[in-house]
Amino acid sequence: MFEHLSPFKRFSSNPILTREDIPYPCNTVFNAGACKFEDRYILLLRVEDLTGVSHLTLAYSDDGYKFTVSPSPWILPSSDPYYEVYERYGIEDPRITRIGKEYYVAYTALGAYGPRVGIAQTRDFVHFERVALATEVDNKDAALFPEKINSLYVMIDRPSAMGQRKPSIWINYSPDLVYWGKAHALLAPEPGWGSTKVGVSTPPVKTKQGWIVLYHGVRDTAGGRLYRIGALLLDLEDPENILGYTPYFIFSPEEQYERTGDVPNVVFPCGLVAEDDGIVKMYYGAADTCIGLAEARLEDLVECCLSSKA
Ligand code: BMA
Repeated sequence: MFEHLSPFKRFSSNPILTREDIPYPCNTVFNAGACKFEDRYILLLRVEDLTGVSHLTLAYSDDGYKFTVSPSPWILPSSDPYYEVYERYGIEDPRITRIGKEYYVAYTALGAYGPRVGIAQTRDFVHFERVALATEVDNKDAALFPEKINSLYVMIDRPSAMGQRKPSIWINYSPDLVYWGKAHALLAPEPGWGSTKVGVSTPPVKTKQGWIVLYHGVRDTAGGRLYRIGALLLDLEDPENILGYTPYFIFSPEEQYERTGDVPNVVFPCGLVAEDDGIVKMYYGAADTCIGLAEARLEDLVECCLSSKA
């Protein structure tokens, strides 16, 4: 029955990347950012090395299905004295957003004090520079909007509030990508499939009806945590205004490679590529071990949000 409710269809040759495809020794490859650059598809892979520390490696494709992985890592935890302490245990879960000619990568910097959000930028996927550590610690799962709104950059993130509410999705604004403020809580866990925590999964994609944002909901069960996916539709001019969302999950671990791995029962997309023909490709980490691809019609994602408006 769930098959009919999910707008996503898995690629028949999933998983599209496993550690066998990485040209150097590693533990796993998962949670990849994605975009199109000069007519090619790019994945920015989270590769976990054999010490348990993650770095980011590029992979390229002409068709979005078959990827060739670069021979060596692209972004490693920084040795710069300012960044080193905040990235020494890894850089994880990159989300790519194009703003004008720049491609920004929002990633989780895992350091001595816990996770915080880092932002790096590139124009050519050869050179990159770090822009900022944009949040304090206990914050991750960030993605930038592809355009400024009311002259400010906009970012969604996920502070792990220790107060009354569990880890929730927030929205923030910045004039320069370095200094962030006007933080506002957007979506908090509710009883059900996202009762433990919610966080943004993929950067906002613009549609006529609003911004489509995929998010993950986590539920603690007797058998461990379950990571599933829902969608939000946000107002184009005022993204704090939620136009609709899916109270039910629209993508969930079902296949063997999603059910079994280093962390079982996890689907964790970080990249959503919108095609001209209205199809979106969702690249997701499966069980923190490999990468899968599923496709949907963008208009179906909008419809799921609007028809199930709470
Ligand atoms: C989240 C993140 C993801 C990971 C997921 C499941 O908290 O750390 O990188 O895929 O847990 O382990």
